[in-house]
Amino acid sequence: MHAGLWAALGPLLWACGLALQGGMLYPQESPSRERKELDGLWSFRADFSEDRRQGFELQWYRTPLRESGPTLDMPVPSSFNDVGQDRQLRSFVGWVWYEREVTLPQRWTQDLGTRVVLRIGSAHYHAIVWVNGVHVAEHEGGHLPFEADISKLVQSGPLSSCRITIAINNTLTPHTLPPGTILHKTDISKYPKGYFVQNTNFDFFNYAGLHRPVLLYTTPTTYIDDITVTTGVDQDTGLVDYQVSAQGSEYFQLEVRLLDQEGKVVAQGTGGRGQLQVPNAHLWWPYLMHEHPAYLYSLEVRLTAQTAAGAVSDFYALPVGIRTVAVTEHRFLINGKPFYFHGVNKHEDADIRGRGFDWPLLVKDFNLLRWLGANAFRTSHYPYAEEVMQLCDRYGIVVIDESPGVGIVLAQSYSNESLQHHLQVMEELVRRDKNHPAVVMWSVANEPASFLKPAGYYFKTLIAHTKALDPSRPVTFVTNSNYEADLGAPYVDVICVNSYYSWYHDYGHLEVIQLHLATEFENWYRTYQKPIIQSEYGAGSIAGFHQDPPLMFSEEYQKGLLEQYHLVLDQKRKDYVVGELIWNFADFMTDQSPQRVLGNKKGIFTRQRQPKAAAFLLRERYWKLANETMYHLSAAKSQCLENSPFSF
Ligand code: BDP
Repeated sequence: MHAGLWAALGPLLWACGLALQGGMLYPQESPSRERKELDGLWSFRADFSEDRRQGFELQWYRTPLRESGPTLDMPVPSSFNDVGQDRQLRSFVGWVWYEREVTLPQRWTQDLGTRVVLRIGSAHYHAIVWVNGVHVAEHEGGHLPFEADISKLVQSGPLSSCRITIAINNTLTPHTLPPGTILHKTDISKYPKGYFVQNTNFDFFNYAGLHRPVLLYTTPTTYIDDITVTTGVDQDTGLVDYQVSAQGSEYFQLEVRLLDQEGKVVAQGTGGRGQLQVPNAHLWWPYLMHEHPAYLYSLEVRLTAQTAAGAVSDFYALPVGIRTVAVTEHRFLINGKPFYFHGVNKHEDADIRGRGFDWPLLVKDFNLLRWLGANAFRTSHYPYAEEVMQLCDRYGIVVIDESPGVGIVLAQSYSNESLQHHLQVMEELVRRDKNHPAVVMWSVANEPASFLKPAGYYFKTLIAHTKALDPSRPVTFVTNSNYEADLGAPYVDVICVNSYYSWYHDYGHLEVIQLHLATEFENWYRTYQKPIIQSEYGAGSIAGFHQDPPLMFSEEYQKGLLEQYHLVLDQKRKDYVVGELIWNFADFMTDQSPQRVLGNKKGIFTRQRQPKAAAFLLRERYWKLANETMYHLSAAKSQCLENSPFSF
């Protein structure tokens, strides 16, 4: 948070029970830090007891899981749903238990100057963690990391190993994000005793488990806890404002150095906050906007402290991209130049692993994005893995970073309890992602019932809070409401609007799209005078289905629908439309329903990442848009040719 604002808002946030303690720097190795990944097979058991609480009653965390009953092998990271052959486990709702024994390096358990931290990248949704049977952490929210300092536990006895137990519950309530409800079917003439199902108002499968890496890492006991960087530009000089906080001692020195990609020190400073000035700075430009996109400096932070045990040093190197973001009445500016988002909406979703993090999948997706000529995506409908954000920084893929506020449609989900949780989630999201140059805007929600009366206060508060946390980025939420009824729209910086003309209405009638869309854009702009992003549009198609003239679900219909949208987007982008994000990058899994055929088929790639006809259409369009709109384009294109394994 900006220092001044923190001073002003901090006490207020504490009074509301908010404001997070400590930072959430991505664990990295450095001369003073080590990490140990706990990916691989964990022991697993779902608690099928009627109230799902047997694990707590019998204290499954007290002894190795295999001693309290049968266990399965479960890969981490992965969703647990699709790896097995058990129908009941696939749709399981309630507590599941994960466990892993870890052997620790001797130094970690014997050197009292070492701090050992357990970090869980994401556990969906509510997680409780024990180490050697002792409760160490609890966290709500399925898409953001949390940690526990376990030094005392692993350093207190003769053991050179520790047992990590994590209980995870995927039950959603009207106050979780996303919200959901449990429906008990009590008619025992039709349903077995105790039968219940989980209902949600979002269109993706509620995958659960340990979705992202779990790891242990060390720091010295006096350590760099958090770094916040914001950047600016003054003519040719890059401005890097930094703020560093430390924990473990009140007496420490901080030195910072900014290194360029050649390893040359271009600026340096001392103390917990300051401004570094970088003459002739290389700016961080999006992919296809500059001949050298995504330039990253490295901010090396060094802490030294005198402790009772002697001198201590800690090092952390943070990638820094120098860039500015601004919004005018009709433009979105990056480094003062108009930026047009031509990209996709994604999901973290794939065969077998569900929402589980997977490097090959990640690299494939980025290669597809670059092949497509996409310069942006939205993290629909929840924060993505930190490793994804890091690649966006490195490749220059611009991100609209979305919270898991999807499916907020019940009146109860606008209660104070829900709002407090949403505020907390935004704090966790900003804390995690604030230093990524790729992130250019926060999205607090997707398609909430923003016409309901409490939505005005809810979004006003949420957006103001997010701006106070991070005054350097615009804030939005994604709507599908009518422009007249939307009570949140007055508070956003950019209007992000989803529409599905000739798909969910006027089925089959591609001829109505142009008029509908042009009218809609005009209404939004006339009412709010803010730039507009077409944040979703699309049609389902089943790969290999062909019909001409086009019929719904054929590849031709999907293509034809996109073409109609493009005609209007091409008109309006001259005025105030600043972006278009296709729904969706790839086919993805949803709950079962008569509207879904093994999931949502609006991908331009299949779930296995093979292109449908629409992918080629978009590829042609995105490269054309890059040619027309991008800054220094000819140079950018030759750069892409050089750097890419593909020919464009
Ligand atoms: C939009 C939602 C998205 C859905 C999409 C669809 O934002 O999550 O998957 O509709 O129906 O309204 O395909």
